[in-house]
Amino acid sequence: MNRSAPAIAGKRGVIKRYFERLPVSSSTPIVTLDEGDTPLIHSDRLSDQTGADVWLKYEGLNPTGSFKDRGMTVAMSNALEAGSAVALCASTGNTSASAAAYAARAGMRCAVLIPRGNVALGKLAQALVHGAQVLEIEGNFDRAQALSQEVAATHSLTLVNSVNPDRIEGQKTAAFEIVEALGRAPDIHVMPVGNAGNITAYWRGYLEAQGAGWSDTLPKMFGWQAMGANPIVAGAVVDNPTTIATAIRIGNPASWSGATEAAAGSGGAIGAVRDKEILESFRGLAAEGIFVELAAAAGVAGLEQMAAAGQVPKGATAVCVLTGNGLKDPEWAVAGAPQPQLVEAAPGPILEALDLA
Ligand code: AN7
Repeated sequence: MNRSAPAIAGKRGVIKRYFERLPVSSSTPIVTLDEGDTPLIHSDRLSDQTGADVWLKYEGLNPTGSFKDRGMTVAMSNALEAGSAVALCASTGNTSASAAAYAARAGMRCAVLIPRGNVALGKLAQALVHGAQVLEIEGNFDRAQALSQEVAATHSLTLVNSVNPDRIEGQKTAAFEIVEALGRAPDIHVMPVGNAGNITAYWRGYLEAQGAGWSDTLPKMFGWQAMGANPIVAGAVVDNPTTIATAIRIGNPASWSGATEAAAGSGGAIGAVRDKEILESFRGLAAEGIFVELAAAAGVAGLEQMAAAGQVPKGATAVCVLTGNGLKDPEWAVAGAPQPQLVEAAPGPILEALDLA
């Protein structure tokens, strides 16, 4: 029941929309790019395939192309209010893209620490174009994350990774939007898991939505890691995580316990999907008009795996979060698709190529 949803119509940006539920005050300077309010798109294809009523929360339509913007607006607004001079993050790419954009908006210095060779080009381009100082390490994301925490512990800069509680707070607003759109929480909530901040945030959001009386029910939470980067499923840190989905190539997630609490507390689970399954789900989404990055397809791959195993109740309402936009990483898309055909610049050859001659 959507009894007392806040009056948000016409309000842009998650801080304005959900001011009362976020750690900001009336004196906080709001650093925003009008993030949030992303579409919840029905998927006839996945509904037919799974027997559930499947909705896709397309977070790739946020200002920098990923869900990170929801948390970044809160983290950067508070950093600005606190007078912080530098924002720092470690990232597999999307956090750095978002941090760079919001820092530019705030007029703040931004530094990002990334694993060399494992960040999609579009994300790197974003960090660079917004003027962040990009530091690459010969090491993976987990090492970058540990280093950024070490540096932040002893120096006055603001860490804008999801260990910053503002990030989780901002990201929970996506669950509010889903509840508003459906009139209640879905039965099943499915999403990719990397550093595990986002699943922590969604679970908090659904709990708050229930507490506020916007939904009588809670969803079962299903988080999906990539098979070669599945520490939570394995129950142990993965020293050298591997997966083609570089965004979730993480072996020691910062919000590990948040993910296990979401899964256990909701009657859901954390599972793993193979790279091959991620690619198939990525192509399936593309075939219905939705271009995501590989990591974003991991949740859908998980839902498809559950359906194949008979674990999706018929008629259940399922929401899959599509966390990032495909334009960030066109390499895989181009690699697996038919190549462009060169045609002579005349009507005849064009019609011939189209089999319409
Ligand atoms: C598209 O940018 O960790 O489980 O440093 O970019 O909250 O980490 C990105 C993660 C899923 C996993 N989908 O979310 C980073 C970073 C996409 C992502 C995740 C990420 P979390």
